[in-house]
Formats: sequence, C-alpha cells, structure tokens
Amino acid sequence: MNQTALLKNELLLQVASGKEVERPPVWIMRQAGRYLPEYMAVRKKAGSFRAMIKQPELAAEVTLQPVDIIGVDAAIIFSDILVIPEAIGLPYQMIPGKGPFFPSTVRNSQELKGLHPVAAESNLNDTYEALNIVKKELNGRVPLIGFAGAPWTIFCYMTEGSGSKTFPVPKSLLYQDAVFSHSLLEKITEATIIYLKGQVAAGVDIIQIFDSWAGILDVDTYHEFGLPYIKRICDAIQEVPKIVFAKGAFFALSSLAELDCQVIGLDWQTEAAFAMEHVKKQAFQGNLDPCIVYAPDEVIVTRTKALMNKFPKGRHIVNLGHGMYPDMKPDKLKLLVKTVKEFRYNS
Ligand code: 1CP
Repeated sequence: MNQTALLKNELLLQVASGKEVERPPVWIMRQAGRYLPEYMAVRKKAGSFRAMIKQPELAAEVTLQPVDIIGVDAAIIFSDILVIPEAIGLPYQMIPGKGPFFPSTVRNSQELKGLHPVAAESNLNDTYEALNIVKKELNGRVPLIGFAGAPWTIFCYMTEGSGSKTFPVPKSLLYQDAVFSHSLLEKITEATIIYLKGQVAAGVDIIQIFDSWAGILDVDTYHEFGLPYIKRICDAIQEVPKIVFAKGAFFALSSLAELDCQVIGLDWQTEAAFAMEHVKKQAFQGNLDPCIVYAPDEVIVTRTKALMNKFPKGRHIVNLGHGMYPDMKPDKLKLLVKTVKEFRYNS
C-alpha cells in the first residue's frame, strides 16, 4: 500500500454513500475562521477577508488550517456564498464588524438586466485555483467540500443589500412581485449550477448548499420560492454527493427528504427523533448547539457523546447546527473533535 492509501480518511464520503462506519466523521461549519489565530495571521497578511478569497494560495492555506490544527475529517474550501452575486454583476463589500454590504441592489425587472449568470464561469477562477492547490496539498488525506448558497439565501442579500434579522425587502418582494422574484431566483440558480460544476471539475468530493435564511419563510413560500431551486441544483449536479443545509426549515423536512441529495443538515433546534420521522433515506449532519464550544470540557464530552448516540450508525456526520463564533477557543473545538474520533458505535 502506498502512503496516500494508508492516510486516506473517507469517512464523510462513506456516510454520504450509505456505507457503515465505526464512528461518525466530524467537520465544523466556519471551521476556517476568526477563532483561529493562524487564520487571523493570514488575514493580516492579505489585508482583508475579500483579498484572501482572491488570492488562491492564501485561500488554500486557511482551508487546510483546520485539518492540520483541529484534526477535522474534511476540508471546506475557503470562500463565501456572496461571490455569486459579485460574479454575475452585483459587487459587495465586507465591512469589518458589520458584515456584507452591496452598494447596488436588484429589486425590479429593469435591474435584472445587469446580471449575467454565464459570467460565473470565468469570474470565479480564483476559487477553482484555490481548490486545485488544496486538492494537491491534501493528497487524499480527507475529502474536500465545495459549497454555494441556496438561491433564496442569495436572493436575500442581493435584494436587501446587507445582512438582516428579518429581511423585509426580499420577503415583501416575494409577496409583491412573484414574477420578478422567480426571474431573479432563476438567474441565481443558473449561475450556481455553473459555479458548482466548476468546483466539481476542480476536484471537490462533495458539495454543501447553505440555505441560511430558509427559516424566515413559511411552509408555502418556502415550497414556492426556496425548494424548487434547490431541487434544480441537486438534479443538475450528479457527479458528487450533496449536503443540503436549510437552517430553520424543520417545517420542510419531508420535502427536503425528497431531494436528490445524500445528507440533510440540521440546525440545533431540530430534535433528532423528529428529523428521523421525516427523513428515511438520507444521512444527517449536525446538530450540536454552536455554543456548546463555550461549555466546560466535561459538558462538551457528554453532549457530543449523547448526540452521536441519537443517530443510527452510518447515518450521521457530526457538526454544529451553525458556524463557529470568532471568540471561541480552538482547544475546546479540538476536544469536541477528539471526542468524536475516540467514539465507537456499539454494534
Ligand atoms: O472577517 C472575516 O474574516 C470574515 C468572516 C467570514 C468568514 C470566515 C465571512 C464573512 N465568510 C467567511 C467564510 C465562509 N462563509 C465560509 C468558509 C468555509 C468554512 O466554513 O470554514 C463559508 C462556508 C461561508 C458561507 C456563508 N457566508 C454563509 C452560509 C453559512 C452561514 O453562516 O449561514 C453566509 C450567510 C455567508 C455570508 C457572510 N459572510 C461573512 C459574514 C459575516 C456573513 C454573514 C452576514 C450576515 O450576518 O448576514
């Protein structure tokens, strides 16, 4: 056996393909981020968050950090869901301490004309290049996750122009101008499929779709404006397995279960037993409260073990129910990961 074969850790892909495993794999949303001093050092060198994304060597470096430092079972490419609006014609800024800001927004059919989904092909080369570097550096150690935002979540930022707790602009557009809303969602979907196919060509082993704002819609609007576009993406990407994380969408679990995806991500409010009632074929990912990382060591160990015992063998990927916060301690996350790595299913 060569060394790559010996080092190979395919737990994540095994769970995504329904194979039995002796312990669940673990990776963490926002595992490459501000809680890591090593990330902050690279960000300082780059000058800004966006400059990191645009320099493939640096994006690759921070992608690998959690694999080397924390010991997670997968790498997720360092980028952002907001690169899609920018690639198709709507640039954004990341304002320190505040978050994303779009100097222009798209709120009517006239403004739609400035968007060009096919531009996603050539304008996202930095990410494809970063993926090539990561793939080489990983040398098969762990799988590489690619990602994109779900169309509804991207729609929220492009119309509101910034982050928001309630997103009044996108929500009113759904009710006031369904025709425009569908047209914009179409364009985002088209660009997202091009982008994800590019990531597949650059070597990602699996992709995740982040629908971070699914939970602000009700059942009917999510079925009209959210799910059909995720379905289009899942149907279009057949080369690799797919994880769909629709945060707050407990009300749509039965519909999510009908998607052509292999893993359903769960936030921390969804009870495992409830999820298992609605989802029969896919595996689950999640669903620890992110704030568990603030807990005393013994609580981290107990809660993580309890979580692993809630899901059946081979149908669970350990993760938080949302991302790491900047003030969390890397040592606490290391303990969580170690707890998973030492765990073995009973039978
Ligand atoms: O200051 C900094 O260094 C920037 C902080 C940061 C980081 C580390 C942002 C700004 N984005 C990222 C990276 C990122 N974003 C990744 C990298 C891979 C990893 O997980 O390690 C991923 C997968 C994302 C995805 C992302 N960006 C989502 C979906 C997941 C989620 O958190 O719900 C969303 C909504 C964004 C938008 C975004 N980017 C950054 C911020 C602060 C935000 C949220 C803005 C808001 O409050 O609405």
